[in-house]
Amino acid sequence: MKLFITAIAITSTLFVAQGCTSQVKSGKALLSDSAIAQENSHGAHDMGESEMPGMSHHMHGSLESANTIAKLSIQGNVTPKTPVPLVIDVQDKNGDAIASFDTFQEKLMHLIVVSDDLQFFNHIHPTYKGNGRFEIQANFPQPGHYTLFSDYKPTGKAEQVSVLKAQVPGQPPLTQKIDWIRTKTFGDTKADLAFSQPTLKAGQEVMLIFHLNQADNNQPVKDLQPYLGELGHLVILKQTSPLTRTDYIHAHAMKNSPPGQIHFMTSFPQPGNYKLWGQFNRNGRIVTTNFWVNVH
Ligand SMILES: [Cu+2]
Repeated sequence: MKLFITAIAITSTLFVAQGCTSQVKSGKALLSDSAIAQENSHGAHDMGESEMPGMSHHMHGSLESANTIAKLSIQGNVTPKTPVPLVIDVQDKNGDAIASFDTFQEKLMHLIVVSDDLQFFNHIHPTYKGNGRFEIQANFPQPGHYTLFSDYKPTGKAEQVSVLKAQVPGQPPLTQKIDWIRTKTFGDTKADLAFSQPTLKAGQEVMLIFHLNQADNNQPVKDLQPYLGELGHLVILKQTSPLTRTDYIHAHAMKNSPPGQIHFMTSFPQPGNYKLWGQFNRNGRIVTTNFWVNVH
């Protein structure tokens, strides 16, 4: 199947639409890039990073936005479930490469790839090749539309989230019914999601509590280790179309949680359905959990 591309790069500047360009490399038609500016990187991303005790606190709140654009190129043909090379070029608003990045959460770039129906999720770390260019192999398991949230930090500047789009032609899978189950088993891990409040309300801070038990004996897991410098990582996306920067929330684990539990503070900006992917490290194995929640 031919992967037809697209890449929409979204900067962190408000409402400035950039022009479109297209590129041809090595004789292969690649993509058209268009850059649509969107909101500042200090939107939803920083939710839950207030001055709560025990929270992982990041000092980027006062940093200047770098106003960068990320451009995605995908080259060649792709079959679903076969890794495809992605190239992401980070540029300033004049189109010049951003050459230098700060490590945060142990990586230079965090890339979240989701299918637009939120059935597929992947959290990967592109390799920095210099001169603003990142590369990684990614999977697009089914036909359909995909959104990629590229999270990076130009040196000395605020963390940025650029939104990229990709499309695999063909008939997308049927939409699955949302399951609202809050206890699920992922491999040998039984995960349970609880909240600090009886109902989730838009705009309200809430603690999300993951209990992780060993599936076979129901005892709290004892082999949790830091994952990318924290007790766990939580990505939250609002179910909507199209997915944009404001639908993406990256919550940070609180530093002190009881054994077998991981706590995250966050808030949901709007009412609606959200999907949560909590990722944890059990002695070197990454366990990815997922849950749907409804916010009033
Ligand atoms: Cu990451």
